[in-house]
Amino acid sequence: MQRIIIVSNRLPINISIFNGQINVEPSVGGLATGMSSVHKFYETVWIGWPGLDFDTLDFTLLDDINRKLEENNCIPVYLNENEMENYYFGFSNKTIWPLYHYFTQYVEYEDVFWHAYVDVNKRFAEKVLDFIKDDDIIWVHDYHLQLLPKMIKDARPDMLIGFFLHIPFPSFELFRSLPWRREIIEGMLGADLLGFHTYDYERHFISSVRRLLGYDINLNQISFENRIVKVDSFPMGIDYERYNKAATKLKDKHEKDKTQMAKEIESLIALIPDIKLILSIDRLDYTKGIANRLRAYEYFLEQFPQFHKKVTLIMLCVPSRSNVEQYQAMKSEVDELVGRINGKYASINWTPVLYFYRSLPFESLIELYTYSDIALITPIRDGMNLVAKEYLATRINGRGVLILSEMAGAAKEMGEAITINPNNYGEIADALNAAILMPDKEQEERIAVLQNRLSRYNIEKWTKDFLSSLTNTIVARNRYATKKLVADEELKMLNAYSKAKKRILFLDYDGTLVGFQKKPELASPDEELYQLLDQLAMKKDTEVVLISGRDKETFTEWFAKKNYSLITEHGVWIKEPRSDWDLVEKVNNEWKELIRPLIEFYVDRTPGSFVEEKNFSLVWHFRKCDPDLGNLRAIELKDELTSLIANRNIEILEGNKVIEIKNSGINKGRAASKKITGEDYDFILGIGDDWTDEYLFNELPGAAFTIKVGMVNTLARYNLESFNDVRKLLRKLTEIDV
Ligand code: GDG
Repeated sequence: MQRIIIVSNRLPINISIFNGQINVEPSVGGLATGMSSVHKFYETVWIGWPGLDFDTLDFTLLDDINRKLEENNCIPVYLNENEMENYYFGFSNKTIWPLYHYFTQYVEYEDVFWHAYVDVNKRFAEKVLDFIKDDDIIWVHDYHLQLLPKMIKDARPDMLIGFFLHIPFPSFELFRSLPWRREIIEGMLGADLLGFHTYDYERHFISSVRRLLGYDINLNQISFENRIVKVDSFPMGIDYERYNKAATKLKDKHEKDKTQMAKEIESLIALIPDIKLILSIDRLDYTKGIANRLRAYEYFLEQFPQFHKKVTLIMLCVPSRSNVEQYQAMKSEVDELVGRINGKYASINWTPVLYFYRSLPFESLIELYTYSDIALITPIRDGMNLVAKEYLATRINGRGVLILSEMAGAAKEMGEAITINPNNYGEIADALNAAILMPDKEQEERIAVLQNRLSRYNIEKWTKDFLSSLTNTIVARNRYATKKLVADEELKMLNAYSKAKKRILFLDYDGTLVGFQKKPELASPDEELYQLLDQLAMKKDTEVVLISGRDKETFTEWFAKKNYSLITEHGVWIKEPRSDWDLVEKVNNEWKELIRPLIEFYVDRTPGSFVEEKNFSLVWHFRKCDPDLGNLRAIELKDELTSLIANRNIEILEGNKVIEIKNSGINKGRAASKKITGEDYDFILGIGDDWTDEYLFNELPGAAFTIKVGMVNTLARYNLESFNDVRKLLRKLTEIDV
């Protein structure tokens, strides 16, 4: 059985030392709760920080601590106070956390935080690399370890690595402000699969990759350093059975077995039988909208006095990051608001807000969930929010109402909840009113749908989905690996070249022999390229054909005196050495008058784009545009063109950031095919990088060697990564004595 190595900042258990005694407790928080269940289903090992300061650790206890960790399949990465300060409280929680949750006013950019973050990620990488076996699957979690996937991949490219982000990924407009944005993105791209809770976060990530790094992205697959990285959304589920069963068990409990908490809640209900209990549970965090919730609740009490003494808000806030300044300020604000509301509305036997600032054991958590009529969950931003899901799982009588912020990832899959904008107090007050008055039947209908979904897409299903998607990336990896022009295949090609009696090489130009430039005119041939091509063309019985979408004027300027054949405009013109240009096909140009105004209209609307007029085609270039806008406009333009060209003898070609409109039936494949018809070439090579070269690959005979530049799907037999690799290959051909 394959082992799954879970790597996260915190281990699922927290170790503390008190009076020389080692205490082991489960860690609180969404990641720990959710992934602990995974830890049960699979053969897993968990690598992370056990919650101890290594500087002040009593080393005589180290063996015992390590043994306890081992019993729980945990491997420790020990951190000292300085690392905690700068990596955890610093970069993770004062830079990334507020930025990714859109709290830009709290973001701090400090070099010292960043360096600690890099160092601690390295420490994790070393631990992982020390520990893993060849067959392991590595699953890295969350924003503390965004550099880790690449660090592992660089050392062990063979390992399968997944990464899941538990918090939102912000829009590019926010993410771009991060000084280390490039390193973070590249770090994450070390994984084979990147998972997010929602499609929105996935979309934001992809847009940042495209805009910052300019990588080509095919739907949700990113080509990065000779690998395909898949990006997908997996809305995290919960261990539904565990919560549902715990609630059932509680209901069946005998009076004498009930906890103090349960008894106290029951006596509150006995005192006010028609009371509605409203529950909220969160870590005390500014993203959770706790102060907003209290203000909205206060507004509700003001607007709906008929519910005084009929509702109580039970608010559990678990202490979190309490040495970060904003958390301390928020704690004071919450204390003050609770005091204000209770001071204003409480009576001898009614407390509007019951506020707990501590962590409770699982059993008490279930009691709170089970007795509550309404869950009020109002984060300003939240990656997912598992509390909402846990509340629903405990509704064993089928009743209860969930009021959920639309800013929580969970809202995307919970259309049956009452969703609110957490900044709109009026809306929250109305939602509370609606929840209190909601008939049982309606509650049951909504809960049934929600429970059905949650019980199906539970944590086990979530994990399986993620892991099977991760293992599937191997299929893609192998496909590319087998198509890559590896040494053996290259040797076969060189042999065939050397033995052949008559050779022809079809070489595309841009992206194949030279790299892309911002302006096409800058991509002129360099000295090394001229030499390479000259040497090839000098060989006996060897023809070099440059076959391109470029216009014939440019190629005349660059290559007219050379000893190679030139085919331009995708196969409209041909020029043999020492001859003039000739038309490959008879074509007419009347359609241009119809199409040109439309393309010009798109140039006006899309900054950075331009139109290029060739003799027999019109080309709209959008390489320099904002990538999202460019792609969007390209779709629109294609759409409009398609209806405009209907029944005309013209076609649309999509190249690398270009759309070209030209007479149909003219393409590189057809031109190449005309060139070789009737001749007895026994070595044919075709190399190209974009969509228009697929025509060439398609038309060349099966025995031809065809190579696509770029690790993407193709009709060609092989892939090479870049134009540099093409040059290396051509250099090898020049070295063969023929
Ligand atoms: C992050 C993302 C995302 C709470 N109090 C106690 C306690 N809890 C447990 C709850 C729940 C978990 O903690 C909280 O999970 P959330 O999802 O609500 O929030 P975060 O901790 O912020 O988690 C979040 C999550 O990761 C998973 O990807 O959903 O958006 O921010 O399970 O039950 N558990 C115990 N005592 C408590 O007092 N035992």
